[in-house]
Amino acid sequence: MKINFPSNFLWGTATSSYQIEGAANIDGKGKSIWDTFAHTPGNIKNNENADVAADHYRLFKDDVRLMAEINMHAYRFSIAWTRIFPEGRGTVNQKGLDFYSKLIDELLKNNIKPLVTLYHWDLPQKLQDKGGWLNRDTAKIFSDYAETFTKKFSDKIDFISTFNEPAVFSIHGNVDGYMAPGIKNKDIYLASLHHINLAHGYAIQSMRSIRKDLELGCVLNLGPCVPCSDSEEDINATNIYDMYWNRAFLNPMYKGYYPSALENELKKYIFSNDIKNIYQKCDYIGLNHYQHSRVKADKNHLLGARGAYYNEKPFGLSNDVELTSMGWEVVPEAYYDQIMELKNLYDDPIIYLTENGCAYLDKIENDGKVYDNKRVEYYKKYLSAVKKAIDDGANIKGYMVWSLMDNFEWALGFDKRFGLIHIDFYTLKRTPKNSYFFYKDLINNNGF
Ligand code: GCO
Repeated sequence: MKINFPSNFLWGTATSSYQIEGAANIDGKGKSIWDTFAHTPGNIKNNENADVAADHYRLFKDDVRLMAEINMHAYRFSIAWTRIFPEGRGTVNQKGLDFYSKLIDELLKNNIKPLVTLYHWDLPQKLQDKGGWLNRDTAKIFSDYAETFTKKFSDKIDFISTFNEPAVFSIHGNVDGYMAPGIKNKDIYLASLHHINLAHGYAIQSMRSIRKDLELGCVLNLGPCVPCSDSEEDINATNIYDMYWNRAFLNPMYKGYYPSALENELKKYIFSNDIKNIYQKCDYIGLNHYQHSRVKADKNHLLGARGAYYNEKPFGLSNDVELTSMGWEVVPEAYYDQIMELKNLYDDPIIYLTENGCAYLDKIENDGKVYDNKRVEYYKKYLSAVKKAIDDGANIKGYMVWSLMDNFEWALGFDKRFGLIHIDFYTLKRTPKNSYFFYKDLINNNGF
């Protein structure tokens, strides 16, 4: 059966600055919390870091050419705040602006629409030294950065997201401690959560004042939460986890209120106009989705509830469930359910599917090819779920594969390969995988 997508559907891929750019210390770039975190022994598998990564900073033209060769419509990437403001604020680093200028021009020349994310986790270290997201001032400083960027590029860019996955970086960075800045403290997490929401709201206001018709929003990692057993503890834990994971940003940003239990916890951080400032008109929800979360109660965890940690198997799994090499479940039904939940509970928003994908242990065979057929199967399943949601009325405008190329997978370093393009991290050679050619046909047929 052929699956067709609506005309004008936007097909693209996604990446993020720290995971691919490399060039960690050149052209005036400042240090981010990920530079610091990755250089602290014991934080990253095999003590790897992304100083070089895929060296996209130097090789971006090759990467754009690879996108152009399959007629990709859009490319979602993030801006390294520290290239533009090495210290987070103050003097602009012209060379940093120049890099993004060249990248954006190259995309436009090739008819690829740039989808920009302002913050994909690489907070300037200098701001972290002053408390990072714990510090309320960071919200305004972020909005100033958003304003500078938008002033410079609003004639070339139509689509900007404030944050990528605030729940992920605030929980794993401040509660679990296995992502930068590596903190385990519930108060810091709660204050950060609120200040990130505030930063989003301020930034939307400042960008909107520069160009009214920009497409603005936030990218959230959402997924249905399911208890890992039928025990009462696990069922309660699932509601708690859903609140922190799915609602803590989505609700204030898109509905104008916190879940009441969370509002209670945040009392001392919420000032009088904050909610009004956070709740700004957005043009879309960016949905990143990989799997549902199987939740268990955990008294030793600061939130009392958690999903599996990086590299842990999902809890309460039955044997017949397929897992990717991240240990993540292949459950396209959860994707469908998540999309339909947004449609039904969040006023039928415009949705961009800003990330979806899978890691496998891909390697280059003797004939020089990468037969990542499992990835192709994965995309067929997940895209069938997307199509079903569209048929059922979801307002989905586009789909971005995570990821264009293999990259630095945070605490797990380089061995989790998500790309359509294989990267040899020693020679930096790019090798399109089978899934890249699948994507080419998909784009050219607007379906498969
Ligand atoms: C995230 C990020 C990406 C990841 C990808 C795979 O979701 O964590 O947006 O940076 O690399 O999701 O884990």
